[in-house]
This record gives sequence, C-alpha cells and structure tokens, in this order.
Amino acid sequence: MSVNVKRRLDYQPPLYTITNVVMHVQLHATATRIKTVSTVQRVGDHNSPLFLDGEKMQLLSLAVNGEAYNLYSHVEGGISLTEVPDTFELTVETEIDPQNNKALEGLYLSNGVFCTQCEAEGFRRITYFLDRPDVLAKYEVTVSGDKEKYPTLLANGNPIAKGEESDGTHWVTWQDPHPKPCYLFALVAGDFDLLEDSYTTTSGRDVKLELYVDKGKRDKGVFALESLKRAMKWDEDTFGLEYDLDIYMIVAVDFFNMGAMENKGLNVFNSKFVLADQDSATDEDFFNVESVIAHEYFHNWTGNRVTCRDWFQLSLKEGLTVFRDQQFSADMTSALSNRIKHVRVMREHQFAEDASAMSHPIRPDEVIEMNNFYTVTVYDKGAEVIRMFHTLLGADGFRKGMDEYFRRHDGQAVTCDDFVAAMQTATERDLSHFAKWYSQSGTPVVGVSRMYDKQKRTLHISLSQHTPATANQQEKEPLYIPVAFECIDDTGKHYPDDDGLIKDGLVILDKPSVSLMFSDVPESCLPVVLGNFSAPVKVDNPLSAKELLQIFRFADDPFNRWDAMQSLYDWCITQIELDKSVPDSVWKALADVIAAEKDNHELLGECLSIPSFETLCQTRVGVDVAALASARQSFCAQFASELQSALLTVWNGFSSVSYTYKQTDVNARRCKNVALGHLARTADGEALIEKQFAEADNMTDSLGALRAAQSGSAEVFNSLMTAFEQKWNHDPLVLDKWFALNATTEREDILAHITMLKSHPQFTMGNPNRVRALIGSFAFYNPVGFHQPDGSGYQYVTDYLLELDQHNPQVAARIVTPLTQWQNYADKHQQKMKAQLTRLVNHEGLSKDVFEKVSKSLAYEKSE
Ligand code: B3K
Ligand code: ZN
Repeated sequence: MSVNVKRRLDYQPPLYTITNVVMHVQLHATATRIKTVSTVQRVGDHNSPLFLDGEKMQLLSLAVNGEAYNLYSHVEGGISLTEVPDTFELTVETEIDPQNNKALEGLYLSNGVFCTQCEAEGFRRITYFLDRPDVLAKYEVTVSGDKEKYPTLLANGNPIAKGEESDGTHWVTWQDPHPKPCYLFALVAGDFDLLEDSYTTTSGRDVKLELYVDKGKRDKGVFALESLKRAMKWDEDTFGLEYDLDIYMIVAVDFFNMGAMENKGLNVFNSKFVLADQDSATDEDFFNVESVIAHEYFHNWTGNRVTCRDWFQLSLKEGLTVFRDQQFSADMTSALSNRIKHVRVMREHQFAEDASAMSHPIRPDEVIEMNNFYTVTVYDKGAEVIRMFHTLLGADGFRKGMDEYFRRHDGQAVTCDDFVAAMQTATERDLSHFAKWYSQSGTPVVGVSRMYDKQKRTLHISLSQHTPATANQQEKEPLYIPVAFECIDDTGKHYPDDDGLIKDGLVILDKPSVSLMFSDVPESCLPVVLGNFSAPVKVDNPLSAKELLQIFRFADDPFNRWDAMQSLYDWCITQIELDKSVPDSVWKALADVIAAEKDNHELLGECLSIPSFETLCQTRVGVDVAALASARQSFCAQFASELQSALLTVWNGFSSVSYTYKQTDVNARRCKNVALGHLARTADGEALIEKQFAEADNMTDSLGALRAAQSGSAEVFNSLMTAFEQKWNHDPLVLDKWFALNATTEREDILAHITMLKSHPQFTMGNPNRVRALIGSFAFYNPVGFHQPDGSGYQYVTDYLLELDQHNPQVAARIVTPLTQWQNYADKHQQKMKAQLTRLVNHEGLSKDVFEKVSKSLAYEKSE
C-alpha cells in the first residue's frame, strides 16, 4: 500500500489563502449539489499552482472570476490549478452522495438527517478547498431542501434570510461573522423537536440557546440545556470568557463517529451525550452529558477563536479543553471522584498506548491518517500536561497565562509553542525544560527509595526518574516532573525535609534523581508521592501492605489515600498469582477501613473498587490473561466472603430516597452498587440483586443490579437481562448498555452469543454506537473472551473489522486498538494476535486508518 506520511517539521505556510466563502447547498439524498464561491489570494511572490484538497465527489464545474476555467488537472487527493490571478473568485460546483456515505465523514444522511463532520479532513469531501486549519475564512451558507422532510435547515452563525419555492423546497441563509477553518463548518437538516432557552452574558449579550433532538425526545434534552448554561457561566467566572454569537445551537444525532463536534455556533452531538432522564440514563450518563456539553462549549475559545496551525498541534485545543472540562466537572460534582475517573483512563488506556507501537508525544511528529491521532495521549495526557502548568503556576498564574494567550492569538491559528510562550511571558517563568512534555513520548517511572539510619534517626529519600524507550523514540531525557510529596509517620505526623526541597507540597524532579533528607524522624516515616496524580507517570515505591494502610489512614491527599488502597489490592492479587495467601491482618484492616469511612460515601465507593483487569496489566509484564483474570476473580471472591457483613451494612445503609442527580446521592448510589457488585459473589447475592432490580426507580440502580448479576449466577443474570431487554427494546441508547453487558460477560460460548446479538433487530453495523457497544466492548473489556487461548477471539474481531473497515474506517481503526497492543501479553497471546494483524495488513483495500495502526504494530516487532 502506498501511504503518505506527513511530518510535523515539514510544515509550510499556505501558498494561497481563502478569506471569504459563499456556499449554496441543494440537499438531495443521493445527489446533493454544492456551489462554493471562494475569494482566493496568493500569499507571497511565487508561481506555484493552486492545489485544492478534494476526494470522493464529482466535480461539475470550475470558474475563475465567473469564467469557466480549464487550466486544472486531477492529481492525487485533489485538483491543481495553474496560472490563477493573484486575487480572484473561484467557483466550484460539486455533487456528492450523502446517503451512501457510511464513513460518516463529510456530509452524510442517516436516519433521515443530513449532517456533517469535517474535523479533521472531512470538508474536502464536500467541495474542493484548502482543507487545512490555518486557512481562516468567513462563511455565508444557503441550505435548501425539501420542506416536509427537512423542516429544519441549519448552518454556522446567525440566520439572515429564508424563503420557499413553489416546488416544495425551502431555504435558509446563515452567516458566520467569525473567520474559521473549514473543519468547523457544519450543516444539519432534518425534522426535530426543539428546546429553546436563553442566556445573558456578563457583558449583556442575549444568546438564544437551541437544542434539537429526535421527535418525541424533548424531555430528555432538558438536562443538557441546563448543563450548557452552567458551562457558559463557569467559563465567564473562571476565565472571563464569554460567548460571541447571538445563537448557540446543539443538534443530537444518532449516527456519529465520536462524542460530539464543536462546529462554530452549531455543535453536533452523538445523542448519547445529550439525551438523559432518570429512567434511561445512569448517574455516569448525566455526568458525561454535562462534561461533553461543556467540552464542546469551551472549544469556542480554546479551539475556535484560537485554533491550531496544523493538525500536529491538536493537543493545543484538545488537551487544554479536556483540562477545562475536567475543572468544570470537578466544580459541578466533586474533585476526588473526577480525579480518580481521569487517572483510571490514564492507567487503563494511555499507559497502554505509550507501551504500544502507537506511542506518540502529545504533539505527534508523524501521521498517516489524522483521525488516528484523536487519542488518549493527545487528549488525556495532553490535559495532564496542562494540569501540570496549573499546578506549577497556581490558579492565578495559569489565568494570567490564558489571558495572555488570548490577547496574543485571538483569531489566529497557532502552535503548542505559542501556548507555552504565552504562559511563560505572563508568569515570568522559564518553562523551556517543562516544554519537553510536548516532544517526548512514553510514561516516565518515578522510583522512590528510602534509607533510614536508626542511630542518627535520619531518613534519606531518593526520587528518580526513568522513561523507557518507546516505539517512536529510543532516547529519553529527564523531564520536569512536579511530584506532590508528604512524609508521614505511623501517628499521622507530617515532616518537612531538611533542605526545604518540598515547597507547597511539591518536589520538582527535574534531573535523573533528587535526594531529600529528613533529620530526627521516627523509623515509621513514609514517602507519600504523586498526590492528586501530580504528573502522568508510574510510581515505583516499594511499600508493604502495612505501610499502604498507614498511608490510607494518614495521608492528607485523598487521592493518595485511594491510591494506597489500589496498590494494596494490586499487592494482594500478586500474592494470589504467587500462590500465597492474603494475610488475615489485611482483611481485618479492610473491615476497619469500611467501618471508619462508612459515612464518606465518595471515598468509600472508590476504595471498594478493585483495580480493573486493564489497570492491573500496566503493573505487570508478559500477562497471561487467564491466569491474571483468575487471580483477580479469586481475590474478588475472597473479598466478598471475608467482608460480607461489612459490605451488607454498606448496601443496606442507603434507604431508597426518590431519585435526584445530585452529588451526595450519586456518591451514595455508587457506594451501594459497588457493594452489591461484591455481594453478588456471596450466597445472599441473588436475593439482593433481585430486590434492587425490582425496586429501582432509576437506571443507575437497575444497571447496578445487572452489573452485579454479571458476576453472580448465570441463571439470575440471564433472567434479568431478558427482562431488561424487553423493557428497553424500543430505546437503542439504553440497549447499548445491554449489548455491552452481553459482550463483557464471561461465558464459554461468547463468540456464538455475539453472533446471535449481531442479528438482534436493533443491531446494525451502520451505527457506531451499536458497534462500539457490542464489538468494541468485547475487544476492550472482555479479556478472557478476547484473549481465548486458541486465538478465536482475535480472529472473530478481525473478521468483523475487515467488514466494518469497508464502510467506516474511523470506527474500525479505533476498535483494532486492543489487537495492536500485544506487547503487554505473554508470548502465546502475542503470536496469535500478530497472526490476525498480518491478516489485516495483507488485506487488499484496507483503509489507511487501519493500515497505519496495524502496520506500525507489526513493524514494532521487527525493531525489537
Ligand atoms: N474535536 C472533535 C473530535 C473530532 C474527531 C475527528 N475524528 C470533538 C472534540 O474533541 O471535542
Ligand atoms: Zn475536543
């Protein structure tokens, strides 16, 4: 396969630019016509041809300054025009087939709704254009279509004119006064229910808020609209950022490749992140709706007003916007559970990505298919890097830096370096060493070692750092790592270090190692590191079970307390892997923990959660899946039986109040459901699960019962699953939870079971949510089923991906991820995983999306 690798360092400013665009879009299911009039300008003094990106469409005509133009040729990926004037009007007419656009990129028609997705490079499937983020133009867009089928016609900006024709069509003209890159272009047409509201900004701008949902779903949009107003207010209060148009629209669609898209003034959302009510959405769904609504809204400044110069800079907008939505969610809900949620994502997915062939810095250097780089590294590690700025500069310093960033770059397309420079100038800090986080990939390991001198009563603690080589980079340099640090003894007393290297609770580890001395301290003193997950690193801090419990009891930082419990569970599971037993003292201590924290539902709920299989993989090498899964299972079983009465008290502790989505109740429900998950493994489990399922007045408790039942008796599980399916058969978004539960169940016949589910009337390969729920959940979260010793799980997923890839490469490339992460597993798994990767790479017609990930994964093997 011939592939075109793009490199960050090859960036060249555009040879031409487009400042103004007037579009007419005549909607038709299979033959939509688009007339685009662009004002084009040569940049600088040169005679190079004008290259316009374009793919998967028909060119109907081309004119320069109104005259038909034929000095052009079709070249790979677009057209090339020679001898164009310095400034001119380019008219391009194209025709596309939205109904058969199953890739859901560009303009597509699904379920009677026309909708666009242009980021990263979808605009080039609508018209021939300079499809790059550093070309910013003003747009005026007229959309016309059948009035009955598409009563709502939307595009970016403000509506300025509308009309009707005698042939049953109507049209609306939209004008967006803010210059934008074409990836933020959007168009939607369909028949929706509308929720309306308004918001007045601090400076007095009245903004109309409109939320479009499927007919009959109005009530499920209320929470999203309320969330939007909270996000608007929060961004004014926290960053002084106001909305800048008179109207803000959100449309929920059922067919969408990802979560949502921040098109200027017209966000398009996967309906999963808009629709929510107590019957059909869990607490987690409510949380996700609020955070995705906020994320897309926050992009209006971090992404739209200041955008990326080129796609290698993606983390400029994504890392920053994820950080902003995390801060918002923490303020709206609770800081600790949010932090834990994000750390879980880092440990389960980002560390795995860094250990794989796809490892890349948050600002990647080489890309084949840009859509493959909307990754946990760019997004979540990117957000961790922004968080470190915040930690190092303080909230005020960070705010100053943000103000400076907008002062300098509003209306521009810029780079990550520009962001760092603004932060640096505003705070007068030298951030050059810190900036290495942008260019170096891999997960640093922070090592902690201690030496206590009994005679002198001194403690010497050494912190070191080491970043293992990654697929893309052999050599690593020391990074600038803020390590939150506490030193505590077994009575909870905290000690400062002799040299004052601990400042504001932080030690800066900016060299291979740093030494801390503590004089006149007791032997029980322990180093407690990485409070609040102060850096995206792994920690190697050898602590005994007793010491971990000491940290749990006495650390100031609640994240450290939770983390100590996680390490303790990991240690216990290791004992089982080594055929040793978990000492009674641990069970006794765990019972004490539950008793002591019984009223702290937030912490208790998190502390009763056993690390996921995926997290455990990151603290091990050469994982034998069945062995690790069975060690984890047997720990869970023993946990349930040893702590049964304490867990029962926890479960019983919450009287059924009627449902509200408020944080104290969310914490209580979470705690109760985690307890039920354990109790499922005891003799009382069935009765408790059935009771909760029968009495639940909300989806969180229904699903909590089902999840618990998954690890109890198959009979109960199956009967509840049948009841659930019957109840929710009409609602595909709820059914996705059911598909996912099916796909993650351990059963001998799992592959046959999935095959049966594929013919469920609600399942379709054309809808990414269904595919992710069934096939994605299986590949990512059913380790025992996916990693079956005979390789049949890998083969099954590969067969599916080969078919899916023909329609929707983006989704196929995402689901192939677990297969490409073979490095972490035992040899016997690796061979069989690679066999399927080889099958994929040899497949004729494979998309470049899947090709990039699979070929890199196989090449990694050769370089070892
Ligand atoms: N910016 C979009 C993601 C686009 C993904 C393109 N494959 C959503 C977001 O991060 O807000
Ligand atoms: Zn984003």
